[in-house]
Amino acid sequence: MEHLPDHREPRTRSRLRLLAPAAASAIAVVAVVAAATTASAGTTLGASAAEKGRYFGAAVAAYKLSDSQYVGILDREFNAITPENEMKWDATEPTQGQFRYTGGDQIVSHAQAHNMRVRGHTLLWHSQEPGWAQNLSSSALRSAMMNHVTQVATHYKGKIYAWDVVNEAFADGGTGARRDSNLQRTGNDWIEVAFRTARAADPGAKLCYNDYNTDGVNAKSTGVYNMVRDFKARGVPIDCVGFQSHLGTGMPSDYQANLQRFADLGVDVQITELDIEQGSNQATLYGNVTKACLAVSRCTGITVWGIRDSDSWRTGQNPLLFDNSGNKKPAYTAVLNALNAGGTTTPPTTTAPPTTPPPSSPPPSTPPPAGSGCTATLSVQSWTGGFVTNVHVTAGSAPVNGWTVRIALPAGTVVTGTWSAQAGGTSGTVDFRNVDYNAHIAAGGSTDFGFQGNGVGPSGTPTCTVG
Ligand code: G2I
Repeated sequence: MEHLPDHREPRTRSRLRLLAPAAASAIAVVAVVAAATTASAGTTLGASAAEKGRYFGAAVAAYKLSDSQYVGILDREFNAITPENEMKWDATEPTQGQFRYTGGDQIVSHAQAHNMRVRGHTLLWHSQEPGWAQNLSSSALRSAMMNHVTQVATHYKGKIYAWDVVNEAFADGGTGARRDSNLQRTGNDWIEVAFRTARAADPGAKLCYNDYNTDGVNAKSTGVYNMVRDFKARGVPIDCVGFQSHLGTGMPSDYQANLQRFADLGVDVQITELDIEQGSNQATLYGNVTKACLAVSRCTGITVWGIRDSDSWRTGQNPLLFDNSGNKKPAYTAVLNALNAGGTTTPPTTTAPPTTPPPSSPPPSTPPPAGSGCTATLSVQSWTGGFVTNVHVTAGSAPVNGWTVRIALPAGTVVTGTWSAQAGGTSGTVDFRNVDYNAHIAAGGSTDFGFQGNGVGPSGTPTCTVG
């Protein structure tokens, strides 16, 4: 027997079947009126997420908008869209200075016609740079990059809910450092320049940093965390952080805690490219990711990276909510149930600038020391056998040119990785010296570095010396 997708059987119809025909038609009128006022709340991903003040989106390819099954699911289930490739640099500026918006415009029109938000993806990414940009460096690349951000963000001004301004700029592995790329080589400030440029072009769009393998508390996500904290402290315009969440057959146990620590910095958090390898626990994991977002009041929405398994970039892993024929999978039901059950917290709907709630442990900025010189404060996240430390270095009433922070480590503790500083040793009392790009700190300004290690993390207040 042919399996009819269960979405073809609206809930009202199956219930009415139990009633006598006359009563059924009378109630049908009531049901239609009710449906008109409450929409189909709770019966689709988008409507159910909206009830919780959130969106539920999908990555979409423009060329599939002529596939009626694909569009049918998209329009029924989702209230947000991310263009999967159409707004990337190679697509929008294939030749320097010549912009092409065909695919992106098609997706934006579709979204507008169906009251869907658009997440712009992505203004800058080391991957999918057009060939001409790959061949640029230093100031020529810096100005090409700024022009690109200005042109694309201006073209879509007023139509984008949130932009992934910068995508995947941090390295994998245990360093928490930036990824090497031609963009990074234009100077460490390229990311903040991109955010300021995007804000100037489209002040109404939320500006996000987006990355993968940052879904739990780890060195990479802590590197991003430190950047966001620094941006907030210095007034660099950043509104949100995207967690791609391309998951295997498990998820980090601190997934929710990681979202929360970013939210506590005063940014929205979003799950931006969710897909989960099919295994016995796919549905459970999808449900748990959804619950984690609902539990974090500033988690404003979830986007899955494609609609049907056959639309996924992860060929053969069947990581999405609909099968190749467009049928709902158990993972779909798990998400919908989680949306309907959870989420007593709703994200702020205000368009006013986000407020910055105080973080749970040491505040992101410390008052500058009274005199010249510098001070340093620690924030340590520990688990059994290991830790990650962020060090916040603040200049006094005079600018600092070069600094050293001395930290006494407990006996047996070993530093395994340091970012944005050079460590003079790995155990005992260790001097952490600035690197080139953060040697200079303006009067009253600050910078961050960090390190991770095995054993017990440091505590107390380190000493900071200048020169
Ligand atoms: O790799 C998965 C995602 C990781 N995060 C950033 C996302 O932007 C990225 O999306 C994928 C798309 O799903 C793929 O569709 O990005 C890939 C490129 O790195 C996209 O693949 C590319 C193919 O590599 C190209 O050969 C092809 O021309 O899609 C292009 C357009 O179909």
